[in-house]
Amino acid sequence: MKKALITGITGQDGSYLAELLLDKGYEVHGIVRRSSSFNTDRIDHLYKDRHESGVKMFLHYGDLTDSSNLNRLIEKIHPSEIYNLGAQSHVQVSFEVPEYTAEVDATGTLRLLDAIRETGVESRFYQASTSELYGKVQEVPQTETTPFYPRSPYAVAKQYAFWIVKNYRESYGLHASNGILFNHESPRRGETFVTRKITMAVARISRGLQSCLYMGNINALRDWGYAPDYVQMMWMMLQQDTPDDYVVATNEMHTVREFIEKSFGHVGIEIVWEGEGVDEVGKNKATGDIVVRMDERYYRPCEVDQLLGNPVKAKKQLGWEPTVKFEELVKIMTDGDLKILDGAPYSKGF
Ligand code: NDP
Ligand code: GDR
Repeated sequence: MKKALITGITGQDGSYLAELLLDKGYEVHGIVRRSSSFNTDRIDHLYKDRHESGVKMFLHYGDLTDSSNLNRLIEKIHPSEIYNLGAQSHVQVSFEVPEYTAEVDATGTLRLLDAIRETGVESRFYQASTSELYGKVQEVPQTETTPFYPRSPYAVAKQYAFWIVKNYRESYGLHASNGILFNHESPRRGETFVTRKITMAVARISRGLQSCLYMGNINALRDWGYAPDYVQMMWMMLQQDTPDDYVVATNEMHTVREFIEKSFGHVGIEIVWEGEGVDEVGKNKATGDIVVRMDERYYRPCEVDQLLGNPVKAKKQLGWEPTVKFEELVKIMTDGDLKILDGAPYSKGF
């Protein structure tokens, strides 16, 4: 039986990947951080008590800042595949906690790679690299050969991780690959990322539970895909004989403004915009109520204005293609937040 170790199993991607691997018959091990409140909401539906029979998912306390813990876990579990999804993953937060972000996202990756090397465990390695590496874009669309220009402490830390993965592959022959994933979302997306922040607010505004949504730069352009599609590609990358790096994207780019309009449109509210810059507001066309305002707190010291990925290599070499694109994604997420307001818990596929 194949054994996988996932760092970041409690996050959006970790939870979908755990589902996928369990469906494929893997024994899944995940690293969770000790927290004073439960942080396992996204994987509770997959969890069985160890005393029951047929348990296939095991959780271990750990942290990417703790090398001895990582060494011990790899030695004990002997995973055939390791997916390094754990990270301080919020770009804006990385400007507030740059040193911690580097500790986890950059040095944490090195710690894991070194644990594989030190223990001699034969394990394939997936690294959660990111379109944020392109930052101030040097070429449109971005491919595996587009030069990097990171624009945040998060992106700079992820650049170190990208190169140390490549370096360990070339130096020690590790089967280690970088997935350069563009933004991918779902109803399980963290609540402070822009898409989820919008769909939660739209759901609440449509039910009369909230009056206004406060936003930063709504003119930013992103290539947004669907998280379950993207974790499929993580797995596919580790099934190849030869490790390699791949762009994973939809090849469609939309503004945050369009996301807001589509999500409100889905609940029957048409938005009209008035004003400019931080004074711009979005009004409900039917009632005249202001439902979107700008707030300077959400603007970043350094912005990534646009990202558009070309996943042609993933398609050609691995036959990967996204199944969900922008319009469908906005519907899935807005409907998801309406269901969550009705008390639906996370479940398989949702
Ligand atoms: P999330 O923020 O949803 O999840 C991050 C995970 O990392 C959580 O499980 C979190 O644990 C864990 N984590 C945070 N700090 C540590 C630490 N010090 N030690 C161990 N684990 C830690 O991220 P996503 O699921 O969205 O993304 C997964 C990975 O992919 C991340 O590395 C992210 O940077 C990267 N990425 C994401 C993209 C996206 O669009 N979603 C695009 C490209 C890359 P806890 O639950 O306890 O906080
Ligand atoms: P990003 O995602 O920074 O691309 O990183 P996020 O959803 O945070 O921002 C996308 C764009 O929206 C603009 N924006 C706002 N963002 C947030 N969070 N909140 C707001 O109120 C707001 N208003 C406008 C941002 O300025 C930005 O331009 C995500 C993370 O998942 C990373 O871990 C991952 O590597 C990249 O995607 C690819």
